[in-house]
Amino acid sequence: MPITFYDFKMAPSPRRARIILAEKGVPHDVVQINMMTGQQMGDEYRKVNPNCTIPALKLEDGTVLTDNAGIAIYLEETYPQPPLMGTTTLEKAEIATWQSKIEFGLAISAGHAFRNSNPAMKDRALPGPFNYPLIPQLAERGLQQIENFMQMLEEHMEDREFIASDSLSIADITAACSFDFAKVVGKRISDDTPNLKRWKEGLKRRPSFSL
Ligand SMILES: N[C@@H](CCC(=O)N[C@@H](CS)C(=O)NCC(=O)O)C(=O)O
Repeated sequence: MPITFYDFKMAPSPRRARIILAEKGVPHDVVQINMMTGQQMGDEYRKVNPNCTIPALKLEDGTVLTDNAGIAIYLEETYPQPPLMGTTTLEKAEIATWQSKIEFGLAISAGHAFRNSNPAMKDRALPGPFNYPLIPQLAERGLQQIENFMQMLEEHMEDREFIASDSLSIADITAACSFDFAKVVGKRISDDTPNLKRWKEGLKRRPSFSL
């Protein structure tokens, strides 16, 4: 039985795992969990992932990995080619550093900006099994964080093709998925950030980014 990937095409977090699966050519089944109808909160999916978040990856032995961090490590170790988390100690450290910066400075900020400003997210300020009220100031702060992160990354990307190493890594994947998601709160890579634009256009040519 192949591994099963629990996905939702429109959401940024499962897209990160989807790109890794595609880049590594990992055979897998896909189950779409429709977040628009709240399927992630339903009894059936809770049996797979009690944390009610997507992505999840069910392995051949029935083990379920319920977070991008664990899914990335599992796929990297099981399918080492092409490496997406570095091969030397220094590369691994650089990629982990950038991955963390991107999670905190961009991915979480974009999530705050979207969830805390959208009436459709009422009481769903955070993903997961518990309800939390929206805090509009967090949306404002999220927008500022995205802006600041963009400027910082723009400078970093001068003369670079990829964020953290000489080839594609999970840092590029997380950043690209987060930037695409940030469009929903009006933050777009534009001609004002030419280095980011060049980097993003390069990624767009990879089939895995169009899945
Ligand atoms: N830490 C998790 C976060 C996953 C996450 O937040 N996924 C969102 C979709 S982008 C989700 O499941 N949301 C469910 C909800 O909003 O109820 C990971 O990166 O794997």
